[in-house]
Amino acid sequence: MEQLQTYADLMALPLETASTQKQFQDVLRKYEEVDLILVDTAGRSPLNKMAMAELKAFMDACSNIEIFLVMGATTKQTDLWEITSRFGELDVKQLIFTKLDETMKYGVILNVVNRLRKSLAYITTGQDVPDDIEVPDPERLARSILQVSNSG
Ligand SMILES: Nc1nc2c(ncn2[C@@H]2O[C@H](COP(=O)(O)OP(=O)(O)OP(=O)(O)O)[C@@H](O)[C@H]2O)c(=O)[nH]1
Ligand SMILES: [Mg+2]
Repeated sequence: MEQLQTYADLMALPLETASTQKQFQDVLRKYEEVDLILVDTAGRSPLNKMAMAELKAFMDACSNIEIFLVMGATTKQTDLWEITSRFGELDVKQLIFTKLDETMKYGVILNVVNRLRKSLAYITTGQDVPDDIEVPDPERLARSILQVSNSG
């Protein structure tokens, strides 16, 4: 919360918290006139069934929401399959992969994108906010996955 408040202050944006579905709906109603509401959900283990059901209930309470599923590029392939199948209960619109700077092998990104048939909205490549987020360039990413140089 403190971290989010710091970013909200930097961007001069209001920040609200909601611990219950009722609070969430109240906040959505309060801001129904604005163009965009960014919702950061609390990190939850995909293996925790109760937490997943709660998250789904929160998301279902909101119409025309666009859900981004964020995964780390350093996560094991088997765990990514579990994550995508559990979070697949939600109507995921696009994907985000973080921590591309922490691995040399990007194959899991291709595997997940290919299996889910969802587009990759953003990748992140470090801890500097907001510099280390980018819209992926398909050709550059393909070269990284195949580990061929940009000139080759
Ligand atoms: N190196 C590197 N670190 C990252 C990247 N993205 C996020 N991190 C770091 O990972 C840590 C966790 O980031 P958070 O944004 O708190 O992750 P989260 O998934 O929202 O965590 P919870 O909300 O607790 O579930 C922080 O220290 C970030 O700086 C990235 O692309 N590269
Ligand atoms: Mg978080």
